[in-house]
Amino acid sequence: MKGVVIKSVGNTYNVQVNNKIFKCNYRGKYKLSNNFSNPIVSGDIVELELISKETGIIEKIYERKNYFLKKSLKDNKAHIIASNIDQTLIMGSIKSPYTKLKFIDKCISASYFYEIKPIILFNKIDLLNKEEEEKLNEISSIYNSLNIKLFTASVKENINLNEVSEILNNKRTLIIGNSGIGKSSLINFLTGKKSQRTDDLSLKTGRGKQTTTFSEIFSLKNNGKVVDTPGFKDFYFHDIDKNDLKFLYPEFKIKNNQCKFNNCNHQNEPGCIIKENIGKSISERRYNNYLSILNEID
Ligand SMILES: Nc1nc2c(ncn2[C@@H]2O[C@H](COP(=O)(O)OP(=O)(O)OP(=O)(O)O)[C@@H](O)[C@H]2O)c(=O)[nH]1
Ligand SMILES: [Mg+2]
Ligand SMILES: [Zn+2]
Repeated sequence: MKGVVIKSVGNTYNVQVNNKIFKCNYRGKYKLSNNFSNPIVSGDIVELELISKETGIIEKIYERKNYFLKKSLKDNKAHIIASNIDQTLIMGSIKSPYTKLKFIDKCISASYFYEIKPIILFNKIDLLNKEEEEKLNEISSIYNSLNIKLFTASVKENINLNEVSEILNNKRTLIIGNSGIGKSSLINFLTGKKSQRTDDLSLKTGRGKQTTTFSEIFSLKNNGKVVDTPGFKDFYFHDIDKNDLKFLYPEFKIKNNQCKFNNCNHQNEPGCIIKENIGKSISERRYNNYLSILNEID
Protein backbone atom coordinates (compact mmCIF):
# COMPACT_ATOMS: atom_id res chain seq x y z
CA MET A 1 0.00 0.00 0.00
CA LYS A 2 1.37 3.39 -1.00
CA GLY A 3 1.31 6.36 1.39
CA VAL A 4 2.93 9.69 2.21
CA VAL A 5 4.93 10.37 5.34
CA ILE A 6 3.35 13.41 6.95
CA LYS A 7 5.20 13.49 10.24
CA SER A 8 8.34 12.03 11.70
CA VAL A 9 9.18 11.95 15.38
CA GLY A 10 12.23 9.93 16.32
CA ASN A 11 11.80 6.52 14.70
CA THR A 12 8.03 6.74 14.35
CA TYR A 13 6.40 8.00 11.20
CA ASN A 14 2.82 9.00 10.49
CA VAL A 15 1.91 7.76 7.04
CA GLN A 16 -1.21 8.96 5.29
CA VAL A 17 -3.12 6.69 2.92
CA ASN A 18 -6.18 8.43 1.49
CA ASN A 19 -7.71 9.94 4.60
CA LYS A 20 -6.31 7.49 7.13
CA ILE A 21 -3.16 7.91 9.15
CA PHE A 22 -1.05 4.94 10.26
CA LYS A 23 1.68 4.98 12.87
CA CYS A 24 4.64 3.24 11.33
CA ASN A 25 8.14 2.06 11.92
CA TYR A 26 10.80 1.39 9.38
CA ARG A 27 12.09 -2.08 8.67
CA GLY A 28 15.78 -1.79 9.29
CA LYS A 29 16.86 -4.53 6.90
CA TYR A 30 16.48 -2.16 3.96
CA LYS A 31 19.37 0.00 5.03
CA LEU A 32 19.46 3.32 3.31
CA SER A 33 22.49 5.25 2.27
CA ASN A 34 24.78 5.92 5.20
CA ASN A 35 25.22 9.47 4.02
CA PHE A 36 21.96 10.53 5.59
CA SER A 37 21.52 11.20 9.28
CA ASN A 38 17.75 10.63 9.03
CA PRO A 39 16.46 7.86 6.75
CA ILE A 40 12.87 8.97 6.23
CA VAL A 41 11.36 12.42 6.12
CA SER A 42 8.03 14.18 5.70
CA GLY A 43 7.11 14.15 2.04
CA ASP A 44 8.50 10.69 1.32
CA ILE A 45 6.26 8.36 -0.63
CA VAL A 46 6.54 4.93 0.92
CA GLU A 47 5.33 1.37 0.54
CA LEU A 48 3.53 0.22 3.64
CA GLU A 49 2.64 -3.15 5.13
CA LEU A 50 -0.22 -2.90 7.60
CA ILE A 51 0.13 -4.77 10.85
CA SER A 52 -3.07 -3.54 12.51
CA LYS A 53 -5.89 -1.08 11.89
CA GLU A 54 -3.67 1.73 13.07
CA THR A 55 -0.10 0.62 12.57
CA GLY A 56 2.19 -0.47 9.80
CA ILE A 57 5.73 -1.02 8.68
CA ILE A 58 7.47 1.00 6.01
CA GLU A 59 8.95 -1.46 3.52
CA LYS A 60 10.37 0.88 0.95
CA ILE A 61 10.85 4.53 0.03
CA TYR A 62 10.05 5.50 -3.52
CA GLU A 63 12.51 7.65 -5.38
CA ARG A 64 12.38 11.29 -4.27
CA LYS A 65 11.63 13.98 -6.84
CA ASN A 66 13.85 16.30 -4.81
CA TYR A 67 14.81 17.13 -1.26
CA PHE A 68 16.26 19.96 0.78
CA LEU A 69 19.40 19.10 2.73
CA LYS A 70 21.39 20.70 5.47
CA LYS A 71 24.48 19.43 7.18
CA SER A 72 23.77 17.56 10.36
CA LEU A 73 26.04 19.11 12.96
CA LYS A 74 25.87 15.88 14.95
CA ASP A 75 27.71 13.70 12.47
CA ASN A 76 28.38 15.89 9.38
CA LYS A 77 26.02 13.73 7.36
CA ALA A 78 23.12 15.03 5.29
CA HIS A 79 20.01 15.88 7.23
CA ILE A 80 16.96 15.80 4.96
CA ILE A 81 14.53 18.52 5.91
CA ALA A 82 11.77 17.49 3.53
CA SER A 83 11.31 15.74 0.21
CA ASN A 84 9.12 16.06 -2.89
CA ILE A 85 8.65 19.80 -2.60
CA ASP A 86 7.42 22.31 -5.21
CA GLN A 87 8.60 25.51 -3.56
CA THR A 88 10.20 26.98 -0.45
CA LEU A 89 8.63 29.80 1.53
CA ILE A 90 11.54 31.53 3.23
CA MET A 91 10.28 33.58 6.16
CA GLY A 92 12.04 36.56 7.61
CA SER A 93 11.32 39.64 9.65
CA ILE A 94 12.87 43.07 10.18
CA LYS A 95 12.42 42.64 13.91
CA SER A 96 11.45 40.15 16.64
CA PRO A 97 13.51 38.32 15.45
CA TYR A 98 15.70 40.18 12.97
CA THR A 99 16.59 38.00 9.98
CA LYS A 100 19.99 38.34 8.38
CA LEU A 101 19.78 38.62 4.62
CA LYS A 102 22.63 36.13 4.49
CA PHE A 103 20.26 33.50 5.89
CA ILE A 104 17.72 34.34 3.19
CA ASP A 105 20.38 34.25 0.48
CA LYS A 106 21.54 30.87 1.72
CA CYS A 107 18.01 29.49 1.60
CA ILE A 108 17.56 30.88 -1.91
CA SER A 109 20.82 29.34 -3.15
CA ALA A 110 19.97 25.98 -1.64
CA SER A 111 16.49 26.11 -3.18
CA TYR A 112 17.98 26.71 -6.61
CA PHE A 113 20.52 23.95 -6.08
CA TYR A 114 17.75 21.44 -5.32
CA GLU A 115 15.62 22.86 -8.16
CA ILE A 116 12.90 24.21 -5.91
CA LYS A 117 11.34 27.63 -6.49
CA PRO A 118 12.11 30.11 -3.67
CA ILE A 119 9.53 32.61 -2.38
CA ILE A 120 10.21 35.10 0.41
CA LEU A 121 7.79 36.26 3.08
CA PHE A 122 8.61 39.06 5.51
CA ASN A 123 6.25 38.65 8.44
CA LYS A 124 5.43 40.87 11.43
CA ILE A 125 5.11 44.11 9.43
CA ASP A 126 2.65 45.29 12.10
CA LEU A 127 5.70 45.94 14.30
CA LEU A 128 7.51 48.26 11.91
CA ASN A 129 7.96 52.02 12.13
CA LYS A 130 8.48 54.23 9.05
CA GLU A 131 12.24 53.77 9.03
CA GLU A 132 11.97 50.01 9.28
CA GLU A 133 9.34 49.96 6.54
CA GLU A 134 11.82 51.82 4.38
CA LYS A 135 14.46 49.15 5.08
CA LEU A 136 12.00 46.49 4.05
CA ASN A 137 11.23 48.34 0.81
CA GLU A 138 14.92 48.34 -0.06
CA ILE A 139 15.11 44.61 0.58
CA SER A 140 11.99 44.04 -1.53
CA SER A 141 13.49 45.84 -4.48
CA ILE A 142 16.65 43.69 -4.38
CA TYR A 143 14.68 40.46 -4.66
CA ASN A 144 12.07 41.81 -7.05
CA SER A 145 14.86 42.67 -9.46
CA LEU A 146 15.89 39.00 -9.35
CA ASN A 147 12.34 37.87 -10.11
CA ILE A 148 11.98 36.28 -6.71
CA LYS A 149 8.53 36.93 -5.24
CA LEU A 150 8.69 38.73 -1.92
CA PHE A 151 5.57 39.13 0.18
CA THR A 152 5.21 41.31 3.24
CA ALA A 153 2.56 40.31 5.75
CA SER A 154 1.39 40.19 9.29
CA VAL A 155 -0.09 36.94 10.45
CA LYS A 156 -1.13 38.60 13.66
CA GLU A 157 -3.03 41.48 12.04
CA ASN A 158 -4.15 39.47 9.01
CA ILE A 159 -2.38 41.71 6.48
CA ASN A 160 -1.76 40.38 2.94
CA LEU A 161 -2.49 36.80 3.94
CA ASN A 162 -4.80 36.14 1.00
CA GLU A 163 -1.95 36.73 -1.43
CA VAL A 164 0.25 34.35 0.54
CA SER A 165 -2.49 31.74 0.65
CA GLU A 166 -2.99 31.99 -3.10
CA ILE A 167 0.62 31.22 -3.96
CA LEU A 168 0.46 28.06 -1.84
CA ASN A 169 -2.62 26.79 -3.64
CA ASN A 170 -2.19 23.22 -4.98
CA LYS A 171 1.52 23.24 -4.18
CA ARG A 172 3.62 21.49 -1.59
CA THR A 173 5.62 24.21 0.12
CA LEU A 174 8.50 23.89 2.53
CA ILE A 175 8.41 26.69 5.11
CA ILE A 176 11.82 27.68 6.45
CA GLY A 177 12.70 30.40 8.91
CA ASN A 178 14.23 31.31 12.22
CA SER A 179 12.50 30.22 15.36
CA GLY A 180 9.79 32.67 16.40
CA ILE A 181 9.29 34.09 12.90
CA GLY A 182 5.65 32.93 12.78
CA LYS A 183 5.69 29.70 10.77
CA SER A 184 3.27 27.87 13.03
CA SER A 185 1.07 30.95 13.36
CA LEU A 186 0.84 31.13 9.57
CA ILE A 187 0.00 27.44 9.34
CA ASN A 188 -2.73 27.80 11.94
CA PHE A 189 -4.23 30.56 9.83
CA LEU A 190 -3.97 28.60 6.58
CA THR A 191 -5.39 25.37 7.98
CA GLY A 192 -8.12 27.22 9.83
CA LYS A 193 -7.30 25.24 12.94
CA LYS A 194 -4.96 25.54 15.82
CA SER A 195 -2.90 22.64 14.46
CA GLN A 196 0.34 23.94 15.82
CA ARG A 197 1.59 25.30 19.08
CA THR A 198 2.93 28.83 18.90
CA ASP A 199 4.91 30.54 21.54
CA ASP A 200 5.79 33.98 22.73
CA LEU A 201 9.32 35.03 22.11
CA SER A 202 11.58 34.15 24.94
CA LEU A 203 11.85 37.32 26.99
CA LYS A 204 15.46 36.68 27.79
CA THR A 205 16.90 36.27 24.31
CA GLY A 206 14.32 37.97 22.09
CA ARG A 207 14.42 34.81 20.02
CA GLY A 208 11.82 32.10 19.64
CA LYS A 209 11.88 29.04 21.81
CA GLN A 210 11.74 26.37 19.09
CA THR A 211 8.30 25.01 19.84
CA THR A 212 8.31 22.86 16.70
CA THR A 213 10.64 19.92 17.05
CA PHE A 214 10.08 17.87 13.88
CA SER A 215 8.89 18.41 10.34
CA GLU A 216 5.27 17.84 9.61
CA ILE A 217 2.96 18.27 6.62
CA PHE A 218 -0.32 20.15 6.95
CA SER A 219 -3.16 20.23 4.46
CA LEU A 220 -4.46 23.73 3.85
CA LYS A 221 -7.99 24.89 3.19
CA ASN A 222 -6.91 25.84 -0.34
CA ASN A 223 -5.67 22.34 -1.31
CA GLY A 224 -2.06 23.27 -0.78
CA LYS A 225 0.22 21.42 1.58
CA VAL A 226 2.94 22.93 3.70
CA VAL A 227 5.82 21.34 5.50
CA ASP A 228 6.54 22.99 8.84
CA THR A 229 10.10 22.63 10.01
CA PRO A 230 11.67 23.40 13.33
CA GLY A 231 13.02 26.93 13.20
CA PHE A 232 16.75 27.07 12.97
CA LYS A 233 19.02 29.99 13.51
CA ASP A 234 21.38 29.04 10.78
CA PHE A 235 22.32 26.02 8.72
CA TYR A 236 25.24 24.78 6.69
CA PHE A 237 25.26 23.33 3.20
CA HIS A 238 25.87 19.64 2.88
CA ASP A 239 26.53 18.96 -0.79
CA ILE A 240 26.83 22.44 -2.28
CA ASP A 241 30.46 23.12 -3.15
CA LYS A 242 32.39 26.37 -3.42
CA ASN A 243 32.29 26.12 -7.22
CA ASP A 244 28.51 25.60 -7.27
CA LEU A 245 27.60 28.79 -5.46
CA LYS A 246 28.11 31.28 -8.30
CA PHE A 247 25.63 29.35 -10.45
CA LEU A 248 23.00 29.79 -7.73
CA TYR A 249 23.06 33.59 -8.07
CA PRO A 250 20.78 34.52 -10.96
CA GLU A 251 22.29 38.00 -11.25
CA PHE A 252 25.73 36.46 -11.91
CA LYS A 253 24.51 34.12 -14.59
CA ILE A 254 24.41 36.45 -17.55
CA LYS A 255 27.97 37.48 -16.86
CA ASN A 256 29.49 34.22 -15.70
CA ASN A 257 31.41 33.78 -18.92
CA GLN A 258 32.78 37.26 -19.21
CA CYS A 259 35.38 37.26 -16.44
CA LYS A 260 39.01 36.92 -17.47
CA PHE A 261 39.22 33.43 -16.00
CA ASN A 262 36.43 31.11 -17.03
CA ASN A 263 36.42 29.43 -13.62
CA CYS A 264 36.32 32.78 -11.81
CA ASN A 265 34.65 32.55 -8.40
CA HIS A 266 34.35 36.36 -8.30
CA GLN A 267 36.48 36.77 -5.18
CA ASN A 268 39.86 38.36 -5.84
CA GLU A 269 40.57 37.22 -9.37
CA PRO A 270 41.76 39.89 -11.80
CA GLY A 271 39.44 40.90 -14.62
CA CYS A 272 36.30 39.94 -12.71
CA ILE A 273 33.17 41.38 -14.36
CA ILE A 274 31.03 40.60 -11.33
CA LYS A 275 33.19 42.74 -9.05
CA GLU A 276 33.07 45.55 -11.57
CA ASN A 277 29.28 45.51 -11.46
CA ILE A 278 28.83 45.67 -7.71
CA GLY A 279 26.59 48.58 -6.85
CA LYS A 280 25.36 48.63 -10.47
CA SER A 281 23.54 45.51 -11.65
CA ILE A 282 24.67 43.53 -8.61
CA SER A 283 23.56 44.37 -5.10
CA GLU A 284 26.46 44.94 -2.74
CA ARG A 285 24.60 43.22 0.10
CA ARG A 286 23.97 40.13 -2.01
CA TYR A 287 27.60 40.09 -3.12
CA ASN A 288 28.94 40.42 0.43
CA ASN A 289 26.68 37.61 1.54
CA TYR A 290 27.95 35.56 -1.38
CA LEU A 291 31.54 35.99 -0.15
CA SER A 292 30.54 35.20 3.39
CA ILE A 293 28.66 32.03 2.38
CA LEU A 294 31.55 31.02 0.15
CA ASN A 295 33.84 31.32 3.14
CA GLU A 296 31.87 28.92 5.28
CA ILE A 297 31.86 26.15 2.66
CA ASP A 298 34.77 23.84 3.37
N1 LIG B 1 3.59 41.05 16.14
C1 LIG B 1 3.46 39.91 15.48
N2 LIG B 1 3.65 38.73 16.11
C2 LIG B 1 3.52 37.59 15.42
C3 LIG B 1 3.19 37.59 14.03
N3 LIG B 1 3.16 36.30 13.61
C4 LIG B 1 3.46 35.52 14.67
N4 LIG B 1 3.67 36.29 15.77
C5 LIG B 1 4.04 35.83 17.14
O1 LIG B 1 5.38 35.37 17.13
C6 LIG B 1 5.54 34.30 18.08
C7 LIG B 1 6.20 33.10 17.43
O2 LIG B 1 5.35 32.54 16.45
P1 LIG B 1 5.39 31.00 16.01
O3 LIG B 1 4.32 30.84 14.98
O4 LIG B 1 5.35 30.10 17.19
O5 LIG B 1 6.85 30.90 15.36
P2 LIG B 1 7.57 29.66 14.64
O6 LIG B 1 8.23 30.20 13.44
O7 LIG B 1 6.60 28.55 14.42
O8 LIG B 1 8.68 29.25 15.72
P3 LIG B 1 9.36 27.81 15.94
O9 LIG B 1 8.27 26.78 15.99
O10 LIG B 1 10.08 27.98 17.22
O11 LIG B 1 10.29 27.60 14.79
C8 LIG B 1 4.15 34.03 18.62
O12 LIG B 1 4.03 34.70 19.87
C9 LIG B 1 3.22 34.64 17.60
O13 LIG B 1 1.99 35.04 18.17
C10 LIG B 1 2.98 38.86 13.38
O14 LIG B 1 2.68 38.98 12.18
N5 LIG B 1 3.15 39.98 14.17
MG1 LIG C 1 6.64 26.51 15.04
ZN1 LIG D 1 34.50 36.91 -11.74
